[in-house]
Amino acid sequence: MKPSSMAGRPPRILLSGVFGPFGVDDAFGRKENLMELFHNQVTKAQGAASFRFHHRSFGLYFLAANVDADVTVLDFPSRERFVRELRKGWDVVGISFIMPNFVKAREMARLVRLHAPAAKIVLGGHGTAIEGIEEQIECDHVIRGEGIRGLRAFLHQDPDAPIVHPVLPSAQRESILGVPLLGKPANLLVPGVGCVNACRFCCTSHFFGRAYTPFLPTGKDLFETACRIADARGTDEFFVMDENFLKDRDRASQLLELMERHRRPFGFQVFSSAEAIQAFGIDNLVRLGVNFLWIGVESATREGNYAKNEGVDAPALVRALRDRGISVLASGILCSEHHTPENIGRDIDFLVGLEPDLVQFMLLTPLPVTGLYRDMQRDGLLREDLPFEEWHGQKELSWRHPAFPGDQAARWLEEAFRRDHEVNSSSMYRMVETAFRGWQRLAEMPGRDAWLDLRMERLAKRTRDWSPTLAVLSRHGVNEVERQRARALELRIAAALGPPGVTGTALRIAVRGFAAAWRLRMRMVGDVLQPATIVTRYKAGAIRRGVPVAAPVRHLAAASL
Ligand code: B12
Ligand code: SF4
Repeated sequence: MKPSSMAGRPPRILLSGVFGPFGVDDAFGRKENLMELFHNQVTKAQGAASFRFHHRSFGLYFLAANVDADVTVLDFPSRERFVRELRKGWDVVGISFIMPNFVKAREMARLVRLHAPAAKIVLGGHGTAIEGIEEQIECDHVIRGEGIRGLRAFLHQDPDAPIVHPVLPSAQRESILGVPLLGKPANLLVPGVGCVNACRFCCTSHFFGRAYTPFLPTGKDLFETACRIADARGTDEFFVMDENFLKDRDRASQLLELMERHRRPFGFQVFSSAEAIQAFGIDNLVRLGVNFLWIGVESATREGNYAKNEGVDAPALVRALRDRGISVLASGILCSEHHTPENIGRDIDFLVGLEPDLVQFMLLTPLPVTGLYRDMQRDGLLREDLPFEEWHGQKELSWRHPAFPGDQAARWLEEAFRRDHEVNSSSMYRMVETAFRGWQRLAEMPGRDAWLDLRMERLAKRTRDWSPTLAVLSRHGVNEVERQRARALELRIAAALGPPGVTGTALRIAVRGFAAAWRLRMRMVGDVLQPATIVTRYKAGAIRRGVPVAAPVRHLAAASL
C-alpha cells in the first residue's frame, strides 16, 4: 500500500487498543484483566490502600508519531465507540492486543469488516505471538515484534527514518487511598524495546527477537528527548518504559553526565535486572535520580533463578536501594517447575523478607515465542483447553503442574499477596519510609556536593508530599503493626523535617476525607475503575518536517460500569 494509492492524499489510519469494559467477567474478558498495573498484579490485596493508575497503550502513540499519515489513536474505547469511529472510513485499521485480549481483537476485526469493509486490517502487539494468528483473526497483515519499522514498511515508507518520541503522560489516573496524587503525572520515556538477556520465560525479550531495539540509542538522544518532553509537559519526572534500562551502562552514564553538566535533575522510575543495577552502581543511581526500581528477583533458589541474578545478594541490594531513597518493586514467580506445596512457601517468605516497597507475584506462564513455551509444548504440558482470556498469570496455571492441581495456584497467589501486606504493611507506608530513609542518609553524608543537595531536597519534598497518607494508615492500617509503624514514622518525620504546619494539617484532614469517601465507595459499588476513552489525532506531514508530534488529547466520557 502506498500513500500515493490514496488519490494523492495521505493514508487514513485508525489505531485502536481493545475495547472495554476491563476487569469484568463477560463474553470478552475476565475480572483479573484489569487495565491497571498495580491493582492488577502488585497491590491488589491492599484494599483501599491499593495503587490505582491507568496507563495508555503506549505503542499506539509511537506508531502514530512515526508514520506519515493521518492517524487517529483510539485508546480504551467501548465497543460502540469503536464502531462509531469505524464508520468514518479508513484505509487501514490497526488493532493492538495482548494474548488475554484475543477474543476482543477477533471481535474488533469482525466489526471492521462489517462497518469499514474497504479498510485493511493490520494486527500488532504481543497477541500476534499466538501461533497461526492470521487464521484465527480476520486480517490482511500481521506485524510481529517492533511495530514502527513494520508499519512503515507496510505503508511503503522508509523503515529506517529517525524515530520521533511522542510527548505523553505515563499515567492517566493516579490515586492511592482514594486520594488523587498531586501534580502532573510523570512523563513517559521509552528508550527502546526488548532485552538481550532472553530469560527462558520472558515474552518481551523473545517477542523482540531476544535483542534490544533502541529508540534512543545514545545518552545524548536520551538527554535531549528528556529535555524536550520535560519542557513541554512541565515536569522533570519520568516513567521509563524499557525492560532493562540500565543494561546499556554507557548510555545511562552519558545521560547522567549530561544532566549534571546542564543541571537538569530529572527523576526516573525504571525497570532493571539486578546484574545491570550492580554494574551501574547504586550510588550512581542516586545521582541519576532513580527513585523507583522494578527488579525481577524471581526466586530464592538456584533452580528457580536466572543468570541475571547470579551472585546477587538480593536482601542486601534491596536494603541498600531503600536506604538511598529508591523504592523497590521486587517481582517473583510462583508455581514454577521446581515448586511444590512444601517448598513454595520458602520463595514467598524470601520475597516478603526482602522488605521491598512493592511485591509482584505472578504464576509461571509459558507464552508463545518463549523457550519455556516450546519446552512445555514439546512435553505436552500446555493447557490447550484454557481460553486465552485466562492466560494472564493471576489465577489459573496455563500448563499442567502436577503439584498444583485445581485452584491451588490461585490460593497460593492469594496467600502470597496477603502475607506481604500483613508482614510489610501497605506499600504507601513503605514508600514514605523509603523516601525518608534516603533523605536521612544524604542529610548525614559528609562532603555532599551541590548535585546531591538537589537530590536531598527532592527526597525531603517527596517525604512531605506523601506523609499525609500516614494519617490514614495510622488509623486504618491492615493490622496493629502497620498502625503503630505509621504513627512512629509520622513522629520521626515531624522531628526531622518539622511539624506539618497549617497547610500540612489541612492536607491531612483532606486526605482522611478522600480516604473515607473511597472506603465507602468500595463498600457500596465495589472498586472497579474504568479508564476514560482517549482519542488523539495526528496529522500527516509532521514527520516529514521533522516536527515532534504533540498529542492533542480529548477525553470522552469514562466508560463507567
Ligand atoms: C504497559 C503495560 C500494561 C498496561 C496496559 C496499558 C494499555 N493501555 O494497554 C497495564 C499495566 C494496564 C497492563 C495490563 C496487563 N498486561 Co501488560 N504490559 C505492559 C508493558 C509493561 C509495557 C507495554 C508497552 O507499553 N511497551 C512499550 C511499547 C512501545 O511497546 P509495545 O506495546 O510492545 O508496542 C510495540 C510493538 O508491540 C508493536 N505494536 C503494539 N501494538 C501494535 C499495533 C499495531 C497495529 C502494530 C502494527 C504494531 C503494534 O509496535 C510497538 C512499537 O514497536 C508490557 C511489558 C513490556 N515491557 O512490553 C506488558 C505486557 C504487554 N502485558 C501483559 C499482560 C499479560 C498484561 C495483563 C494481563 C496483566 C498481567 N497479568 O500481567 C494485563 C491485561 C490488561 C488488559 N485488560 O488488557 C503481557 C502480554 C503477554 C502476551 N504475550 O500477550 C506483557 C508483555 C507483560 C509480560 N511480559 O507478560 N499492561
Ligand atoms: S532480564 Fe528481565 S527483561 Fe531481560 S530477559 Fe530477563 S526477565 Fe526479560
